[in-house]
Amino acid sequence: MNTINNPLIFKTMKKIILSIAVLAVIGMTSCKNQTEEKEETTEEVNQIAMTETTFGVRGNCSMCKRTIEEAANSLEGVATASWDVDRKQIHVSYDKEVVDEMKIHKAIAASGYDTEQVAGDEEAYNTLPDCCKYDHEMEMNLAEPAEGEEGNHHEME
Ligand SMILES: [Cu+2]
Repeated sequence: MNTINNPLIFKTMKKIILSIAVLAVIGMTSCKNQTEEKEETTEEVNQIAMTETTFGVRGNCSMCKRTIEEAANSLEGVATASWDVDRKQIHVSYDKEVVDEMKIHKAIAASGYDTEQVAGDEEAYNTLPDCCKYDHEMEMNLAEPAEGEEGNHHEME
């Protein structure tokens, strides 16, 4: 007797295959739900654990400070940005799941300011107030405050 041609076995096999397919769909749906829950938990953790970075950014004065910090803060994922006029350096705290360090460099460069990795956009630089047109050769990442009198942070001749 040939079992493959037995219609009863054929029907049973069909039922089994159908059951497996239904189970697979249910399994996929529940897996998806579990993944979503996991992602939400990870996000909560990351809101607490911020990445800190410090890098060089050229600039002259408090107006530069405002522009540079606003450029960094405009990015989603950046929590705080503070530029040090004496050290020509910015300290940024950000969520590395949302934004990466290169994006922060690029946002600051787009506002006209040189970072140690990305040159400032020339068009944006040209629209800066004269006092903010910093020297492109200026040293960045200074360990000690720049030389010169307090309050005079205009470009050196
Ligand atoms: Cu300025």
